[in-house]
Amino acid sequence: MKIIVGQKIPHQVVFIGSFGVGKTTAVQALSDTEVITMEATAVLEIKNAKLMDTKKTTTTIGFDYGEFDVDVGEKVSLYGIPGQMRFEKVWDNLLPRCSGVVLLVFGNNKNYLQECEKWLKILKRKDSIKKLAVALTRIPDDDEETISVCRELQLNQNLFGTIL
Ligand SMILES: Nc1nc2c(ncn2[C@@H]2O[C@H](COP(=O)(O)OP(=O)(O)OP(=O)(O)O)[C@@H](O)[C@H]2O)c(=O)[nH]1
Ligand SMILES: [Mg+2]
Repeated sequence: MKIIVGQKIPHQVVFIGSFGVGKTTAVQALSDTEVITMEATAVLEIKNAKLMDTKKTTTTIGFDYGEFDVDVGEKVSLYGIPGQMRFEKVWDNLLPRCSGVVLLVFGNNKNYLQECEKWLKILKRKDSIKKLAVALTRIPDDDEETISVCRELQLNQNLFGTIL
């Protein structure tokens, strides 16, 4: 019997960000394969986070896994990881070996820059800034102000790129 341990796809992208921001949703939207999810019921956590615009009842407690077909025969693995600090071990496992990190931020939160900065500090510590892109969820297409502030942040912080 041949046992293969580990990831055979060379490029992996990790989606990170606060609880409920949309990491699992993003992986599901992008994946060309059925997404494997590890979810547990989290009613209290959802109530405390005051996520008004969602019918969400669960939270990711391991990671989401999907695959995106870049080209014929060329795939990228997509990982959605939990946002809560208590799952830091999952971050530490996936962040060092991935090719790209997408930080998802609530674009409808007026304190989104503070949220971004909190995550940038964490991701600096994890040595992941050079492969980081920031993506805002929940913003209307025409919210040019939020979008341009985010672009400035990208330039100031020397990030890999900003994705919307
Ligand atoms: N309006 C809006 N809703 C969104 C957007 N992205 C995600 N959502 C909704 O917000 C909720 C996010 O849920 P998840 O995708 O489970 O969030 P998550 O970041 O994986 O959450 P945890 O794993 O629990 O940290 C879902 O109900 C989505 O439908 C967006 O861009 N706009
Ligand atoms: Mg999730």
